[in-house]
Order: sequence, then C-alpha cells, then structure tokens
Amino acid sequence: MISKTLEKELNNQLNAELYSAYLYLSMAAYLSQKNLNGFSNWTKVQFEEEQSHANKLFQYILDRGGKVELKQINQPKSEWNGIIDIFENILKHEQYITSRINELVDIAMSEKDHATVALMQWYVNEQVEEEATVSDILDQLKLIEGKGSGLFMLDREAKQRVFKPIN
Ligand code: OFO
Repeated sequence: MISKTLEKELNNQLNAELYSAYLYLSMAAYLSQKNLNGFSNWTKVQFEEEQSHANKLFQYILDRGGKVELKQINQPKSEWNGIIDIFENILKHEQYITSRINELVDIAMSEKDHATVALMQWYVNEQVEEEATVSDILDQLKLIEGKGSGLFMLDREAKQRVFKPIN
C-alpha cells in the first residue's frame, strides 16, 4: 500500500505525463502545418512515449493498492515561433518535469518507500536521456539557425524516429 501523500503525488505526475503527451501532440500538429514532417513525426513519437510514461504510473498506483484519479489536462499552446522556439520550449518543459520527478524521489525516500524510489529511478534516468537528446537537437538547430538545407537534413533525420515500447 502506498501512503496518501505518495498516491496524490503519483496521480499528479500521471497528469503531468498526460499533459506532456498533449503538448507534444499539439507541437506535432503545428510542425505538420509548417511542412516540417520529420519533426512532426519526432514529436508524435514523443507523444506516444509520454503516454507510456503515464501508463507506467497508472499501473504502478494500481499495483500498490492505490486509487487512480484522473484530473483535467491543461490545454497546451498551439502556436510557436518556429522550430528553435519549439525545442527551447521542449527543453524547458523537460527540465520542469525533471524537477517534479526529483521531488517525488525525495518524498518516496523520506517515507522509506523503496518500491516507489525504485520506480522513480527509472524516470530519473529517462529524464537524463530526454534532456540530453533535446539539448543535442537544439544545439544543431541553432548551428544552422533553424533554416535552409541544414533544416531539411535534420527534418529528414527526425523522420526516422520510431516509437519503442518501454517495459
Ligand atoms: Fe515523461 O518524459 Fe517527457 O515529459
């Protein structure tokens, strides 16, 4: 059984992951409208990843005898100022998610809830990977000033991304 505090925080994180999914889906639509179909694919794959992050929490709360409470998902933005703005926003968002995950680890540790600490460790590692990937893409986009043949190449590369189910 998880504590009421952790149950609430895990439900909040479930909501945050669903919001992340929603945000990436909104970005996928915007990028498709801008004919950046590779990056649209990239954010659409991220949308799927975020859903799987949410699902992992959903299952964990249930496995620990907790109650899943689905809250309202905030409306994401639908307009950005081009591809660099998109990736700057992604990086900022993922840094925010990382800070939330770290807080959850702190709470789980203070409660000596080892199972939740172990679960959250998976998210800690995932955030390191996400932030690194997004920083790399952002650096490359800045290098080519988000335009021209460089953008065409990066967009083509982004089209190769495929969703890999997590365990
Ligand atoms: Fe769930 O990792 Fe991004 O937000």
